[in-house]
Amino acid sequence: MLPDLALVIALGASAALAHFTLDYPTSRGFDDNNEPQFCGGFTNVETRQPFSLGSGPVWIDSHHTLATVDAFLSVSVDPTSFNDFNTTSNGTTIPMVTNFFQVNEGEHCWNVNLGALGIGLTNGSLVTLQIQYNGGDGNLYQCTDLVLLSNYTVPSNWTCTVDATVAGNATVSSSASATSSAAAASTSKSAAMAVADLQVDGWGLLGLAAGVAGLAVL
Ligand SMILES: *[C@@H]1O[C@H](CO)[C@@H](O)[C@H](O)[C@H]1NC(C)=O
Ligand SMILES: *[C@@H]1O[C@H](CO)[C@@H](O)[C@H](O)[C@H]1NC(C)=O
Ligand SMILES: *[C@@H]1O[C@H](CO)[C@@H](O)[C@H](O)[C@H]1NC(C)=O
Ligand SMILES: *[C@@H]1O[C@H](CO)[C@@H](O)[C@H](O)[C@H]1NC(C)=O
Ligand SMILES: *[C@@H]1O[C@H](CO)[C@@H](O)[C@H](O)[C@H]1NC(C)=O
Ligand SMILES: *[C@@H]1O[C@H](CO)[C@@H](O)[C@H](O)[C@H]1NC(C)=O
Ligand SMILES: [Cu+2]
Repeated sequence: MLPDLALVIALGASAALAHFTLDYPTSRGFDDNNEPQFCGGFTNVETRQPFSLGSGPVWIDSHHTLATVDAFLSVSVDPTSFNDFNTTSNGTTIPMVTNFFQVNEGEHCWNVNLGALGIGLTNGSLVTLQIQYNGGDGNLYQCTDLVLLSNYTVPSNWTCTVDATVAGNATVSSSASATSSAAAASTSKSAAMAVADLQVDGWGLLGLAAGVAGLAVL
């Protein structure tokens, strides 16, 4: 029981200051306290939005100085675990939709092409897209449920012309300064998280005490 409790507290603590939203396609939902969990804690399929079977945009708002982002897909009608985003029901491996890339703070978009994944998606396929985001305080998740259409026109104001994954659209101006400010942000967040943890549960006091003791030893 104890390891489970500790894990729950650790997850709760790391979620306290988690910061990114999936803006398009619309996220299943957003809950600060559950972001590190599968689909950000939203485990039920929501109303499916039409989305392009070919090239289509994804938009996120990043609240960290520097973050690493990637995206993956489930073709299960009701995905219930991360593993449903690795393989289809017949065991076919699902490739990553978008490999890891970095963004600065702010609104960013990139284009995905789900029909080109080579897993047999067609007009009318039901899929769930999951965005993974790490701004220095662990992996956070948001999901969106889609129906893929071969002739879908993206609303013009969501069209992605400056694709954050395309070389030349660098969103990270100076990797050295960006990395150090991200590290600084993550350090201050760790301290804040310890305080949040302390407020939530006595176990936080134990963790904080252990952390302080650790610092004293160092
Ligand atoms: C399944 O996907 C998760 C994250 O999406 C990854 O961490 C894990 O390594 C994958 N497992 C396999 C067997 O590929
Ligand atoms: C497994 O499913 C994929 C689509 O999800 C399909 O393209 C593929 O042909 C299937 N493979 C077998 C062996 O049934
Ligand atoms: C794609 O599927 C939708 C319903 O899922 C249907 O209304 C539409 O006509 C189909 N389009 C094509 C080009 O087959
Ligand atoms: C695809 O969409 C365009 C405009 O959005 C429309 O003119 C065309 O008829 C559509 N084609 C099919 C096969 O539905
Ligand atoms: C696009 O328009 C919709 C509907 O008016 C709005 O909710 C959304 O915020 C707009 N997107 C952008 C990027 O402005
Ligand atoms: C960003 O990438 C898009 C392609 O997605 C390209 O058309 C555009 O010119 C690029 N912008 C810059 C500033 O490089
Ligand atoms: Cu965060």
